[in-house]
This record gives sequence, structure tokens and C-alpha cells, in this order.
Amino acid sequence: MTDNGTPPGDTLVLLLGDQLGDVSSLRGRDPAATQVLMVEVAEEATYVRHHKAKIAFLFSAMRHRAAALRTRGWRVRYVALDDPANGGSFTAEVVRACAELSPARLAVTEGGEWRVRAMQESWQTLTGVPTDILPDDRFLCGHSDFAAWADGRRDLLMEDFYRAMRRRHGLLMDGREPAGGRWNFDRDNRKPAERDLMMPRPLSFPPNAVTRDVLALVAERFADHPGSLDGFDWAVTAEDAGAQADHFFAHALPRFGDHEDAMLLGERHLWHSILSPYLNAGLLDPLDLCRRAEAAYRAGRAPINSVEGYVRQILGWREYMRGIYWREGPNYVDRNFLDHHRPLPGFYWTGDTDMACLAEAIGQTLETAHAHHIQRLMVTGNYALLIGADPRAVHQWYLEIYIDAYEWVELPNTLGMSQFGDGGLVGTKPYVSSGKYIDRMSDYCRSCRYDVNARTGADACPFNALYWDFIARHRERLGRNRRMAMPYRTWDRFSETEQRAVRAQAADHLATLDAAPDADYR
Ligand code: FAD
Ligand code: DLZ
Ligand code: SF4
Repeated sequence: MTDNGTPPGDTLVLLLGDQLGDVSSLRGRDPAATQVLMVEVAEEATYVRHHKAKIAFLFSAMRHRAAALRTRGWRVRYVALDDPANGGSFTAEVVRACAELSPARLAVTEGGEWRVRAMQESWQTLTGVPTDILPDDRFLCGHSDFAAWADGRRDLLMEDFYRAMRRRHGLLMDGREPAGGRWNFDRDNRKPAERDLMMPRPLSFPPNAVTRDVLALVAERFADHPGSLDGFDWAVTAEDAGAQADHFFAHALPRFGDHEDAMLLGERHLWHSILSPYLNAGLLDPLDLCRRAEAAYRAGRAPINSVEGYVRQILGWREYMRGIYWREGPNYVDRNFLDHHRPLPGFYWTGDTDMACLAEAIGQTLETAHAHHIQRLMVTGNYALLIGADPRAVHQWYLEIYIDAYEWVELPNTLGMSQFGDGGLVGTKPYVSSGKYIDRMSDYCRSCRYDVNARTGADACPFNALYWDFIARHRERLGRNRRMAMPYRTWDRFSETEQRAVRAQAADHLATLDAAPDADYR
């Protein structure tokens, strides 16, 4: 026996904070011959300054998972952040555990970032303990499956990937044909939303004693991190995450599709599922969610445009983004196709801006660590791209500020889809728009001090001049992109005087950013 009663010869299984469900490293093992290790470590909380609520969510979910495993007979060595012996990193804690417990083997499920995988690959040498790094089979498309799909293709179009995944998993298929007669119902899913007293609200899970302890710890240790802990009511167990999933399928899925791209002031969730933090931490299973959505369609409880839209996000986008992340390698993060180098404005950390759309999306994000897709893509992402923000800085912001952010999903979404940093691998054209799009899909402009219909002048919506300035200054890089032909044709129809005025208006706006004091958080 070792100091803490572990028989030598056990397998030590490290469960990472986003591996809180059925994972390959633990599956099929005998609790009597397994020592589970879970660690709260400063390095994971500070390699970017994660939103306080993200840290609290994970620490509390980890503590609840450890307790549940113990109840089921597993031995769990749980190292809390404030444990005086805590070495502060995965590697330090693995080395310490191996030295103290002398396991026969170490087993881990592959981490979700190149950074963590590199650590995992060093552990066998550092500890002298044979180490198995097992595939993360919670995903529906493994690395080799993605390679088999991608190899030899000129374009890695998500739509093609998604159809292959539908066929492979038999989801929403009527024989060989797509259910409802079409693969894609996106064109039905772009309706704005009206205020609706019956709009579903996600469930609220008031903090229990475990979560309250964590909230106090995080408030003290990470006081300089962005975001608020007030009103923290995220689920922190698989059971409660499951209850939120039930709630979504019962109340929100039917209208998910119609209003997928809509935004309303003060309405943070609309008909979205608000399940991404749970899915990404392993509290929910993606295939199960897709099947439940399909069952709702088959039973007539939800229309095809909603169900197909929902399945597309999980089976399509989520798996595709992960495939791209691992395929493109650790240097993907350095890509900067548009050669953008501007720092992200300080108001991304405070929400203090007079642009109503940005104030709303950022304010909500700071309060809750969540915003929905169109807020991320067409408000904060769109603006960052229009001003020419450094894609790496934008990536860092998204990684730290969202409760569901892990590099495997956040980086291709931010650098690829949102900032066009990869030059068109993930998106076929940059997601940029003038204020007109935001006005069509939201009610933000109605309360904004700017005039969404004006391109120039003191009250003109900044998105308008910035949009045309972006189009004009990137002609060399984007002018031959067929999907950009229309904006270039429109720009060319502007008179020279109008072009000069618009570009001067954009320059004035960018100058105000340059003149603004640095935010403390950056
Ligand atoms: P819903 O709208 O209800 O969608 C259902 C599910 O589909 C989500 O729970 C999510 O698991 C999945 N999904 C939807 N869109 C995407 C997508 N583009 N990529 C991957 N999965 C998707 N999602 C993350 O999970 N983590 C991130 O770090 C993240 N960063 C993003 C950064 C940017 C710039 C953008 C534009 C999008 C990002 N997304 C990210 C995708 C998307 O915004 C979130 O998944 C979604 O807002 C989560 O809220 P929800 O659960 O209510 O989603
Ligand atoms: C995000 C995060 C944070 C803030 N803290 C921890 C932690 O203390 N312990 C842990 O095991 N995991 C944490 N995580 C999640 C990891 O960063 C995540 O597992 C890796 O990024 C791999 O996806
Ligand atoms: Fe945003 Fe422009 Fe609309 Fe104001 S007017 S909310 S800045 S898009």
C-alpha cells in the first residue's frame, strides 16, 4: 500500500475538467484497480483569463462529478485549487500523483487542445509510467474519419461533411433521402423575432453549498478576471444539464429554426438550447441530443426546419470545427490572411460603448459568459473583423469570455469562420455586414444613438462606413472571390466623392479607437 492506501499496480486515470461524462479513459475499468485523479489547477484557469463564471462552472461541475464517482465506488484523488500541495498544472499534479501512488499505468483521454495534448505526450517520459492517450470518442467523427472525408478534397465544405455525417449516422434520413425532402432548411430559418411573453426561459439552478464554496474561491482567487458571478445559475451536474435539455426539447425546439438568427434587446436566449457548456464539458451526449431532436420531428412535436437546423449545428458544425482544428495543426492559430493587427478595443472587456448592438452582446457576455451564435458572429465578430482586429487577439477574447469555449471549437469558429484568418477554409467568404443586417435581424438599432440608415455624418452607424471601407481596402485579397462580386459591384457604383466620404468616416471611427485608453483587462 502507498501513503493514501492505493495498491501499487493500479491504473491512474486523469479526468480533465471537460471530461465529466462517459469517457474512454474510464470506460470498462474496474473501480477496485483504478485511481481517478481530478485537479483544479491555476495554469488551466489563467493561460487565458477565463471569465469567472466559466471557472466556477467547471470547478463546481468537477467537484460534483468527483462526488458522484465516489458514491459509485470509485477512488478519487481530488486536488482542490487551494490545496497547499497543489503543483498548479496538469503536469505537476500528474508527476506528483505518480510519485506518491506508483501506478502501473497512466490513462488519459486526449485533451481538447494542442497545448494539453503536448503535455499529455510528455508524461510518460516525465513520470516513467507507461501512459495511454486514448481517443476522445464522445465525438461522432474521429480524427481518422475526418481525414478519410477530407483527404483529396479541394474544398472542405461543411455542407458536404454534414451530409456525409447524416448518412453515416442515419440521422434524419428516409432511406437514402433526407427527411423532409431537403438537406438544408436554412432559408426558412432567418426570421426576425418579435417580443413574446410565452418565450421559453432556460431553467435556473441556484447554487448549492458546493457551488457557493466555489463561487467564493473564484471571486477571491480570480478577482482580476473578466465577468460577473452575480446570478450564477448554471447546471453543474449531468442530471440538471439533462433537465435543461428536456426543457429545451419541450419548449424551445419547435421555434428554434425560425428564429435561429434573430436578436432581441434583453432577450438573451430566444429559442436557443443553451446547452453548449454542458455538451463541451461532457455532461451531455451529442448523439443523444440529435436523436431526441429527430424523435421530436418524427412524433410531430417539432417542424423539420427546427430539427434539421438543430441537428446541423451539432452533427455538422460542431464536429466539422473539431475536425478542422485537429487537421490544421497547432500553427492554425497563427494564420492571418487579411493581415489584421489592430488590438481589440477595450470596451470588449467592459461593454462600455454607445453602439447598442455591441453594448448588448458584450454586456450579456460579461454577465452570463454566454451569447448566442449570431451575437458572436454578426455583432462582436463582425465588428472585430471590420476594424481589422488581430485574429489572435480576437481568438483570445472568445476563448476567455465564453463558458463553452475550448480551443478545439472556439478557434476554428473565431479565426476561421468569424475572422477569415484562414483565407476561406472554413467560410467561403468573410462574415461582414453593414448595420442593415443587424437592423433586419434585431431590434437593437431602434434604441441606438446611431442612425442605421446613414453612412456618413456624426450619427451614422459605424458598421456602415466600416463595412465599405473593409470592402475597399481588401480588394486585392477578396476581389476575385465570386461570393464577394455583389459588394464590389455596389462599391464601384458609388461616386468618387461618396467613396472618399465613406472611407474618411471609417478612418475617423478607427482613429477614435486608437485614441481610446487601453482597457485594464487586455
Ligand atoms: P444552439 O444555438 O442551441 O445550438 C445547438 C448546439 O449546436 C450548441 O449547443 C453547440 O453545441 C452546437 N453549435 C452551434 N453552432 C456551432 C458552431 N458554429 N460550432 C460548434 N458547435 C456549434 N461554440 C462552442 O461550443 N464553443 C465556443 O467556444 C464557440 N465559440 C464561437 C466563437 C465564434 C466567433 C462563433 C461565431 C461561434 C462560436 N461557437 C462556439 C458556436 C455557437 O455560437 C455556440 O455553440 C452557441 O452559441 C452555443 O449556444 P447554444 O447551446 O444555445 O446553441
Ligand atoms: C478550462 C479549465 C479550467 C478553467 N480549469 C481546469 C482545471 O482546473 N482542471 C481541469 O482539469 N480542467 C480545467 N479546465 C479545462 C481544461 O482547460 C481542458 O480540459 C483543456 O483545455 C482540454 O480541453
Ligand atoms: Fe449597431 Fe449600428 Fe444598429 Fe447601432 S445602429 S445598434 S451601431 S448596427
